[in-house]
Amino acid sequence: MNHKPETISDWLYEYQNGVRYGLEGKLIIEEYSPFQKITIFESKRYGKALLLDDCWMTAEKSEKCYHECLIHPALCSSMQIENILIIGGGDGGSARECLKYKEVKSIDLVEIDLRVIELSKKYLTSIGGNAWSDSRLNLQIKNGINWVKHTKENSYDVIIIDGADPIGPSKELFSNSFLKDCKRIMKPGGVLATQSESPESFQEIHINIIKVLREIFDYADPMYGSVSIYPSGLWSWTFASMEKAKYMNPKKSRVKEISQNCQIWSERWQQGAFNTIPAFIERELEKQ
Ligand code: SPD
Repeated sequence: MNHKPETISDWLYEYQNGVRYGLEGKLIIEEYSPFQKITIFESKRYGKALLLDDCWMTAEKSEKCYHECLIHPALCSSMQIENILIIGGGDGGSARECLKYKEVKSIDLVEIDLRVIELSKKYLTSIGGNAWSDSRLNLQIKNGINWVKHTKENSYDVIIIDGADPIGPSKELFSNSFLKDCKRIMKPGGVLATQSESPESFQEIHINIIKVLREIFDYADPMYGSVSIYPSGLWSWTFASMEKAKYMNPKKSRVKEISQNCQIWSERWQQGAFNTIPAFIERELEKQ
């Protein structure tokens, strides 16, 4: 992946493999934390946006297309949803979506970079919303890889991996050893959800993460949707579970609890999104 940042007058771009993805607006903050470059940019079209290492992460007016799709297939289908683990997710959007469910008792949000949380709280206030003050949310400013390594087995009902792209601090979130630890600490009826990049812009990474998850868990399937600020606009999330593909079957009572409060996600949307797997990805996944 290339990461040449560039601000031309009032445009900011993410560069990937000879294509640039940009928004018009103005730069608010650009700084380096011990882990990565952090940028806050106020765009005309999507409001304030966060970039990590020059890649678009989220924006106020497009984040629901990402967070609802990462969270609800997992939370609607897991056997229980009392204890949730979120790795990454420092902008608060994933936690906010999880907290829509009354059954959720506690969320450990393990974010490596305190500055991502601080800047998100300050500039991207609508994304975390009330999640930051919800007593069910436990913030842990720690390395997620070590967290799962040192957590005892069967600790969580649902595991959400809401990391950045697989460079810098997020690289290990796509590794075999990390995902094996996730399986060990997830309860048997649970569901794991991870962002799994674009089948168009990051084809190899995308196919690889699904294959790795299928090796480790009994079932893993990608779901596709549109996130306009990400490379190619076509994005994916992959869900994994044991014994059966639980994430394909949302529980009616939970769907009822949250669907009126969602902009993109619905049971119907989800069905379609699992079925829009591009034919070449399906063929690639069938190869050993
Ligand atoms: N290329 C962008 C991938 C971003 C995935 N995570 C976004 C974090 C939003 N909570």
